[in-house]
Amino acid sequence: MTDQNDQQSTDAAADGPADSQAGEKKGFFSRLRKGMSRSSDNLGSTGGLFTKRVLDDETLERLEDLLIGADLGADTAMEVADTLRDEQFAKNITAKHVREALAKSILPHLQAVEAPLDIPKKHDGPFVILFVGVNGTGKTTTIGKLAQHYQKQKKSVMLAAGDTFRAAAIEQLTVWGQRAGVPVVAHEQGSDSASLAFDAMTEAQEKDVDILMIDTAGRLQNKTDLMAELEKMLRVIRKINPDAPHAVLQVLDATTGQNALNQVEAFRDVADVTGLVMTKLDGTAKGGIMVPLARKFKMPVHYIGVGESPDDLHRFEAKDFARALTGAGSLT
Ligand SMILES: Nc1nc2c(ncn2[C@@H]2O[C@H](COP(=O)(O)OP(=O)(O)OP(=O)(O)O)[C@@H](O)[C@H]2O)c(=O)[nH]1
Ligand SMILES: [Mg+2]
Repeated sequence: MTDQNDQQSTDAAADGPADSQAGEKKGFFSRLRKGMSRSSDNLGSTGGLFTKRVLDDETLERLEDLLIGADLGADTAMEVADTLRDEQFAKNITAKHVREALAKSILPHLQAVEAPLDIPKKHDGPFVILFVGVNGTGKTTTIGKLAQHYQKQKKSVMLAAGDTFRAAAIEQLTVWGQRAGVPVVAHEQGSDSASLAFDAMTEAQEKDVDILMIDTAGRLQNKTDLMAELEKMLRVIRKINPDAPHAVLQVLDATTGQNALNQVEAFRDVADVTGLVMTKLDGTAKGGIMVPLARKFKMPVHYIGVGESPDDLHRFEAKDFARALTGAGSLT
């Protein structure tokens, strides 16, 4: 995922819809914070656990349960409980301590997966991004948001309606394409998605576009069909350019919580996933799932979605995320 060639400067630093200005950034953070406030409020209620000066095992167990309930995973829960157990003689434990211990425990894991999606400025042929993930996670919406973002950066973009299973999916991508003013390659509903990918790859090369984003179906008749279709699409794409797709982004819906772990397990090898996008963080108590995902798969996380409009996609930043999730103050 990273750009191996330093000569090829990337726009990674500037990359990230709506993160350029301080005001926007603040607005984004409060949105993320508000969205995830149910998680951090839950964690805030940990304060109630610490009315006793002495931190007994029962209280620590309740804390562990609470953290596991917030989808943070058993490893993190145990780590935090251990830290607090070690600290108990030194300090009078408060909710603030808990938030800080938690933030400290999760931050390194989140930082390890914070990775901008590097798109080299000069690239030999179109930079191809394939979007995968189960239905309803936000693939098509994320493509639409990114199309506008790249368009604003004066990159030429093409979209491919690779979800040929549903007519509405083709229509939805076409609308996003029109909104962004970028061409959409589409075939009729029910046609072969691999042949669509073939045509889109060919056209993107002919027109020498900078970025080709290919949508895929989230649901077919069954999971086996879906995986077979993805494999076939990949084969066809690679026939045209063995280096493509240059990125395969799996989109995850934060509100599904623990199930996100199974989804990554199911897709990562079949589709050669290179990075993750997590959507719907604007209305969920489930954002904690990012932590076990980071710990288990160590896969780069590029973007997070905090709403349905084009500006609601942001680069994943570990510190902001940890602060929003735990309600901790500024992190150093
Ligand atoms: N609140 C919120 N809604 C989102 C976000 N991202 C996507 N959505 C909504 O989630 C729903 C599903 O999004 P899609 O982009 O159609 O999902 P998909 O993965 O393409 O789904 P399939 O085509 O069925 O596989 C839509 O109503 C989107 O508007 C987000 O970050 N926040
Ligand atoms: Mg879709």
